[in-house]
Amino acid sequence: MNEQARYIISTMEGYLAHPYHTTPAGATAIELHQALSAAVVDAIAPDWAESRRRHWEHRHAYYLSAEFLVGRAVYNNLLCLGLTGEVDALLREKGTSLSALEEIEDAALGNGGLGRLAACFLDSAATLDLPLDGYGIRYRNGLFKQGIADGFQTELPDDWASSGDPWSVRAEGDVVEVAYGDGPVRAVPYDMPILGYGTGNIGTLRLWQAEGEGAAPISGTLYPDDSDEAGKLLRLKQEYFFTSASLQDILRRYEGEGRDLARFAEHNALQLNDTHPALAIPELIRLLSVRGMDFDGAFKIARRVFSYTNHTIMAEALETWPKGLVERAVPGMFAIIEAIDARLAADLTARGVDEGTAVRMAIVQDGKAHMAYLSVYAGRYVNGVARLHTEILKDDLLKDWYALWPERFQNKTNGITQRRWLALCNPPLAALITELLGSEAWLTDLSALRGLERYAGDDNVLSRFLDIKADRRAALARFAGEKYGITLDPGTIFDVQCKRLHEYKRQLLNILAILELYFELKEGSLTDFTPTTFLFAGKSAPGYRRAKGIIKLIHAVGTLIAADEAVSPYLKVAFLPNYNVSQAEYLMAAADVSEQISTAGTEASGTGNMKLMANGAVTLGTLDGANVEIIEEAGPEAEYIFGAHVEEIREKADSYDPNALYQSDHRIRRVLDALVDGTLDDGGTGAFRELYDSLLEGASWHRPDQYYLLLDFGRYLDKKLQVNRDYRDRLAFARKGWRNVASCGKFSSDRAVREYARDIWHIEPIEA
Ligand code: 26Q
Repeated sequence: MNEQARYIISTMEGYLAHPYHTTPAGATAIELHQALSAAVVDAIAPDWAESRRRHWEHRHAYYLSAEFLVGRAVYNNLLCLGLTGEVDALLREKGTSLSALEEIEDAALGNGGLGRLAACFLDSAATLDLPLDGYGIRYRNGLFKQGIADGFQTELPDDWASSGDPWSVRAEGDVVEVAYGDGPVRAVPYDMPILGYGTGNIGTLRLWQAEGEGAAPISGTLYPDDSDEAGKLLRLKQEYFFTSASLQDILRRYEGEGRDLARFAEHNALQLNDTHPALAIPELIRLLSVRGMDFDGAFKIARRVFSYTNHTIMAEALETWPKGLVERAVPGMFAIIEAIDARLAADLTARGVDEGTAVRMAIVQDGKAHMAYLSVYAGRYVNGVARLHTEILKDDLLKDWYALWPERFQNKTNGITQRRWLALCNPPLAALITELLGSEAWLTDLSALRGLERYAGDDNVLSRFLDIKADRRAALARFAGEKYGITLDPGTIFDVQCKRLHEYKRQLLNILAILELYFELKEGSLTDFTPTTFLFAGKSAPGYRRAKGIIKLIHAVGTLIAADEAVSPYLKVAFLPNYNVSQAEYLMAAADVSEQISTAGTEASGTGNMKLMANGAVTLGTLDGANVEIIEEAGPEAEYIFGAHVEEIREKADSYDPNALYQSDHRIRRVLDALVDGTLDDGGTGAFRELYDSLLEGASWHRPDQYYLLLDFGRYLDKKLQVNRDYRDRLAFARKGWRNVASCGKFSSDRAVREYARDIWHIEPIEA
């Protein structure tokens, strides 16, 4: 038995004895988690200190992000240490087991994809021995907890650390002050170790907590991805809070090493995870000026250290900050932004850019600072997160910028860590892969999965794969039953759409298509339908009325079907409440079909699509985001692709007439009519009428059916039916899923982070 495992268990028993006066068998889940995690932190402390020391000796990169959606740390950290099996066995000897920790809350310090990407990147950098650390905010309340009451979303605060936070180490010695217009605030760092897999290397995620009189709200809550007016000032303060604290921390350490400020850019790279940390640009200039550097010198340094990742092309999600607000909250920042803007203007004039273009490109427009423009102009590189997305940035959103500075633009297709999203969440599939490949090398080199291709024709392997899928469906069914009292039949197809609720992601298209399947099954025009469970999971921003209406609609259609004895044996709709990282681990492993149906050109990348692919689901999707590259890797025969391309949508933009489709297509008519004719009950809220109007009437802020649901409806329904027919040939369908597993190598965050390291950060793995 492993010595480190024994050390951890005995240290854990010590912690359980003091302060908890208990034993492994007698401990609550929280006590066990506290003691076990503290024991692991003790065990890794020397390696952690050593890794930090080595990191600081090298050119270093920092990932600045308002969100890190790390989820539960304990299972992942044991996995990285190679101790999962041993620790579980030792715990069992003592009358408990690792599964007791299923009750532990996730650290949900992020909204969705952007926050989870940041967590995957840190995992990969640690595994690759790259000197990269993360900086963010230690929100007291993470993303709200979603409940469902009568089919409606409810929200409760997520006081995640109330059950303890044994993975964070408060670093009192590194406190800094952040200066606001209304006085200073103490920023206290909490460090989380980020364990590399199978290496002694350990990265650091440093999260800042605001302390002092009246300061708590600054790190009080994570903002959901739509902001209401009242929250604007606080959100701005948050963004300044962690960027200022992080830069002060970085500079203090840098100067402490006795290094020359003028050479700061030679030693440091700073990545902006979207524009949320973009105030770091003027703040760095300010901090360098305070140290005696002139504006020109400071600006030159900023331009070499910062790079910016864009995660959205939706106009309403691009950050702009009004001058008055910035001046009130964070003195000095706006003047520096204006100085940068003045340089831009001079630069554009010198380059002979015409007046109209220069006006369009101005960082400050109508009294508001455009943070994406600031980040492109005052940084070194800008990247999109999938090839298609980067192309759209270049010929649409940032077209003017690309014309002038093409060398700044890069693509960095997203990735996910196979440690959490395959090894941790799907042990039986991981074991099969390791057995067939004869090695665990895929854990740190996902492209090794190509070696599974040769089993695509092996019916014995495919039937083992099918058994594993059935086993994971059963595990999800147990989870849903125990946690939410939701009954799932693991003998049915699991068709999954799990992601934030957004109109552009088109959960509404999915549920309308399901409603049409219901009508067809009921009238008998659809026969030989393989029983399917359509699973939905995802949170709506609290203020996003229409997305909440869609959640209610999903429940209403589910209720309609469940009440119908003739159809319910074939069709079920289930909404799993409170989608989070831990629930996702079950969903990814269990899914047979991955719904990735955003309007072409709207989803920057998607990363759930990659997690589902790695676990052998086939994609039912549009040519959007990273789906395009998934198809390229797995081959079109392994996926179900439908719908308008970006070009078709661009061409249609002016002439699109959803009402004509409503008139001419009886299926569209019948599902839309069901929204308003009493078939479905929205509890008297008018929510379903509002959805109907959004598709056929439009609203003050948009044209009817702005996401082209009706344009794609027929093609989508046909593909959904084809998936169902194809599923009957179990081995043929399994082969498609298997191809997905074998082809997912590109979508490892190891590959993504290596590319950032090589092309953007210019950092290298540290030799131990
Ligand atoms: C903005 C202003 C005020 C309050 C909140 C926000 C805010 C917060 C979060 C705006 C956007 C976000 C999150 C965006 C996000 O998660 N984008 C997703 O990023 C993934 C990783 O690159 C992509 O895969 C997804 O396609 C993209 O939607």
